[in-house]
Amino acid sequence: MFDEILRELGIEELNSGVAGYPGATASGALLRTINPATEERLPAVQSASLADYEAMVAQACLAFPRWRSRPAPARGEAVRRIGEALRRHKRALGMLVTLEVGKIRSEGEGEVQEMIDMCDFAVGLSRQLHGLTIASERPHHRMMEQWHPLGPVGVLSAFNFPVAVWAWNAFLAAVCGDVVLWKPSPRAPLSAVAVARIVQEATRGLDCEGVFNLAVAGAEIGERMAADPRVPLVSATGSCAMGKRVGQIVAHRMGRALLELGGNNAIVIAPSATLELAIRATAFAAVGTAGQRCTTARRLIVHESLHDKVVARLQAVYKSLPIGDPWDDRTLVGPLVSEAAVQAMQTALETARSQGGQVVAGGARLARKGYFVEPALVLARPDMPIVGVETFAPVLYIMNYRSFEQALAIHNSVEQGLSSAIFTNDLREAERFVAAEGSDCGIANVNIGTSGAEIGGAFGGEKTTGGGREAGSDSWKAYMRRQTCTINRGDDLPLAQGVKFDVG
Ligand code: UN1
Repeated sequence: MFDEILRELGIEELNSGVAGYPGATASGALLRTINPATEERLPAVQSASLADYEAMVAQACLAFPRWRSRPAPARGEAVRRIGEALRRHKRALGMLVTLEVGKIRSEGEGEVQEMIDMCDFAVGLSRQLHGLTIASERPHHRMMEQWHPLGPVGVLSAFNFPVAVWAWNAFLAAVCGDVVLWKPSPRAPLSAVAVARIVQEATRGLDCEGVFNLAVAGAEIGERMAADPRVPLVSATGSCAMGKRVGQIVAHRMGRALLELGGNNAIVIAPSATLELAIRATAFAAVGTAGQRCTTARRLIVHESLHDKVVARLQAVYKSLPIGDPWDDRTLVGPLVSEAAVQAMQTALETARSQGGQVVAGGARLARKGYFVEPALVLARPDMPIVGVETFAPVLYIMNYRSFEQALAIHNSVEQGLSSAIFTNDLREAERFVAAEGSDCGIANVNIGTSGAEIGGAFGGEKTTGGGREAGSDSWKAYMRRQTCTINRGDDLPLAQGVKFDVG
């Protein structure tokens, strides 16, 4: 079955990790990733060398003026064709994501669906890149705002959404008239290679060479891109530490960074909550994708009247979680991505214990090949330092609260600010949670969990999450440059603010 999928996607024993522009070649080191469920080697990818990177940027810079002057709806047509090709290959590409990073199948396919949704959104947007006309204070003048393409946009993506996050960026950038330079996570190179093939197949004959570029590479090329003045915008997804570094390098040259970094997302369960809804949502948010989403729920803040009941229900749910091969349709929890991730989870649990936490469910590594762990529930206090840390694994810290103010204070006490949720049937509590004095996150939900956002909204968060917004709403504006134009149709030269400056 796997061979068939690799064949459909054009994956061979050795694949070039560089694509998208005329003469693309890869001459960097060989990357060999392994299937995290079996520890078996996957096909190899030849990565980009620094010289390959240079060639790619040079070609992208040549392609940009041509792409920029193509009408936006015609750019949208290329994205529409890509959407059609993704529909054809949805099953296979979803399965490749499953093989490479261990996501369960429905989530692997869901990720491809997220790409397709982004295509549809971007195609519509390609006819709606509109500016404003603004009333001028000067007679016979008109002001307007225009949005122009920016240039080559760098996309640094993470292993946990190896294809969807590229799509958020690439399809918006493309309809906005930018060309794209993609450096995927070295832990998910095959998914990126497969996407590049699909794009190539879909855009054949549409003169898109140099528009969707790929360079599989390590951090040094990411840093080179961050420092590269030919790349006006660098969009990076990953850890806060990575984003801080990328953000500083980009800022140093006055470039733009769009950062979507770590989360430490919490769910509040209030006294009036519909408990079964809260339990189901918590389970998906905490253990879905084996706890490896930036939107994963890592903290549960439960009203003291419900605490014991919630813990008991979750313990029962955690005991019956089907953990196993991610391609088996019955599985809900696949493996972590790597040995290092398993170690990081074990270390976090030890630290939690040493700080007074109590592991009341799961936490063990499974005695089989692959990086399988049992998702863990930890009774904790908000002042335990480990609760402030994003460990990219399924560890949920459960805490008590008495008053709503206290719940909010605990909720907002962490450094990160991505996603948040409250379960309540009290209208005023729900409103307070999403009000200015409520959740300080970029995403705030009522009666749904913290993860699994739709593409229609702007996605991203505050504080050390980085402040960037991707995907829906008006996120497209980050991929364009704004120009304010004032046009004088009169015979006089009136100055703004009533300033007089008459020369003889
Ligand atoms: C991420 O983990 O980097 O809201 C992105 C969600 C997904 C995106 C997660 N749509 O969980």
